[in-house]
Amino acid sequence: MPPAAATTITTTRAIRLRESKVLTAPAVIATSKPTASSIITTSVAARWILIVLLAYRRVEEPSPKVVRRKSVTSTQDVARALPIGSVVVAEHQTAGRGRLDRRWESRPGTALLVSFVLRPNPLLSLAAGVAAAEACGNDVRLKWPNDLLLGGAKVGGILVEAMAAKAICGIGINLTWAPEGAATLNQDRDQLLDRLRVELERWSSAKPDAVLARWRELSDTLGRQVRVEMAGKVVEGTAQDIGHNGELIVDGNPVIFGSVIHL
Ligand code: BT5
Repeated sequence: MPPAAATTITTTRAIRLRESKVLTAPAVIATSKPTASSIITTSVAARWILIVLLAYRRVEEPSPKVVRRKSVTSTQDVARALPIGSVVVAEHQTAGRGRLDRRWESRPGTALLVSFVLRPNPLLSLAAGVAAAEACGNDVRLKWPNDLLLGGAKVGGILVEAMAAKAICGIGINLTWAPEGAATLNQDRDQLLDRLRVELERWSSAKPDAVLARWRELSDTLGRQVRVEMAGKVVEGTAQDIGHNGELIVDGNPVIFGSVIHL
């Protein structure tokens, strides 16, 4: 066999062999005798398709963001060090906290204890309340500023700790145990978490007016006689509305911060 022909056959085989390792899709397997140039053309096109598909998958598939822990001081403490988009879930908290360093109580494995690392948002506390109520279901209502109520008793709470570039949104929901006077939701924790992630994604990026409108619909506070305890001051009156910044309007006066008792 002349040397030139041998070279052509060897080159074609080498190309075929190389491509067969890279390309497995039926569309790019030649059925009739291919020429070297058609193989090269097909393989270049196929490679580009593969590159685009892989890049697309990389964009579409969220990187693992959920950190699961058996026991932590507080999910808020773990979340603080993580980037936006992270979620921290724990079976147990040894120092779970509410607002103003109040304690959040739970027994191991009996509650959804989760913190989300989100972009700062002035209405995040209300948006998280709406998201949690939507995830929990129809019977859960909202008490200003951050309580989830079931049958009038507290079943969950929300704690937003804002930092310069991110906000840590902690949500605790009693599932099978609650302190005296509080309620339990009795739902599957992972399913509840899945729904909560979807709802929080939706409501934390919703327009402020939409958040406020839905909060009003889910509210158990509006229209009630309330006592608001603020630092060194107590106000009683009718909870009439919430303002643009999430403040509670009691007898025409805005209340920005405090604990509400439904009378
Ligand atoms: C809250 O504070 O309601 C916010 C609770 C946030 C808890 C979550 S769990 C995941 C994440 N990691 C944390 O460390 N925290 C967040 P506040 O409005 O201040 O209410 C606290 C008060 O609720 C306490 O003083 C108790 O009276 C009451 N409380 C404590 N534990 C409770 C529970 N399991 N169920 C109902 N009420 C509770």
